[in-house]
Amino acid sequence: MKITDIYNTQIAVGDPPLLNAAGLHAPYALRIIVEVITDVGIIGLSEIPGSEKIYNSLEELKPHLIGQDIFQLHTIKNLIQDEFGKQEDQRGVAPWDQRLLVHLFSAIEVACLDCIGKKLDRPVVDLLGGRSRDKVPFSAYLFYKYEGAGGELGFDMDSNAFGWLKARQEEALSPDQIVSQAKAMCEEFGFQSIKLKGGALHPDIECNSMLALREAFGPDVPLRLDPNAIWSLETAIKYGKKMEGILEYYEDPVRGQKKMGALSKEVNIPLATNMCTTSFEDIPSSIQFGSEHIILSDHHFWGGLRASMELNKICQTFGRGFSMHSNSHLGISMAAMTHLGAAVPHLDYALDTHYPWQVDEVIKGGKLQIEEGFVEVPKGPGLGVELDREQLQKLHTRFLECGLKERNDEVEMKKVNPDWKFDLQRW
Ligand code: GKR
Ligand code: MG
Repeated sequence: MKITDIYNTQIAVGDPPLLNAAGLHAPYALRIIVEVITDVGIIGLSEIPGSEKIYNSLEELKPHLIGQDIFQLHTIKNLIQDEFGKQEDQRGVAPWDQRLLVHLFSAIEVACLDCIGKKLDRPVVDLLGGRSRDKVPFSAYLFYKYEGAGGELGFDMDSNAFGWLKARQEEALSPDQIVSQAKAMCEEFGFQSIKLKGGALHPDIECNSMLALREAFGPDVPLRLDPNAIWSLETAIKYGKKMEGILEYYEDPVRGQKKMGALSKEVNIPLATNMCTTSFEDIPSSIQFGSEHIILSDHHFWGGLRASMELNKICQTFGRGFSMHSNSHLGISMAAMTHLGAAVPHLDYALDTHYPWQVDEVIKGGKLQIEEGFVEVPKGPGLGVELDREQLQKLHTRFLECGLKERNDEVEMKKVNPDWKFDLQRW
């Protein structure tokens, strides 16, 4: 089975005005849908974060990958490495990862695995070694936010919405509003653990929000807070001590492995990261500094599904817990995350997902269902999802019209507050 073509489609997905340490989400999150076309008529899908650099690189890759055997994933990876491996490739300081190579590996590998699964009539989870579980636990992911639905409505609300669709539009800037958001999200999706994106408001408010969530949900619902590395060590110790016994894990309160290692000696809460240990090259120093207890994988950033399986084994070897990080995404990514979550032998925590915040979809049949906080492995070969071409076209047209080319939360925040700036450390 050989690659005959690759189609890369940039899309813009409606996203509400969510706040984080780096600023504000734009009305649209950018994604790229990749289709790998084969000589036997099978098409493999994947979805990755959108940026001009990733899109242009995927386009440049095409002639190098056409003619390659889909099963030869090492050869394909080497070709990508040869083409783009020599460029400077930094994760960056923002909450999300901006490396190129890992995105390219992931985009092509996931689509190839989808083809292989379709060819063999087996789900992707079986290509990763088979199921360790049939359904995968996900966590509620709360955000401080301004009022607004995002997308075409921006900061306005759709007055006909109800339930979660209404709640996702409402302002959340206080502990009480965060509790209301959590209740609405958990009622709709049945999540059994809760994460709050921090680093956006004063730590007093964020810490009080965690205490209010504990009060509202009781001790059986695990809670996590993620300030995206923007707090000083002193602040993280001070508020960490107040949240001991409350948090299941404390995600990237401070920046870098050394500070995380220092914090872990002072505060009795497991530390998790998707910011300080983000590649295989970071593992030796992670062990040296004791920088985290839990690594949050993400197949988009760790170079694909098989690389994430390797990470899972490394986590087991070094006594690290394993869970999963997320960004704004649609159903193809959700399907891939679910296959991976079902395959990993070592899974201690419910996975992150932004999925409830996005109402758009590119897969046939609409959004994958989250029930009681779990997602079942999609049925059918490969990823088990099919592209809805009408939706793809609609979201692509929207991409062309919306004018956004890169994610830049600082720029979006400046539109609301011109004096705002993204500091590497605040509070
Ligand atoms: O969507 O604002 C966001 C998040 O802050 C995201 O960009 C992060 O990468 O969810 C992520 C995290 O856990 O740090
Ligand atoms: Mg995080």
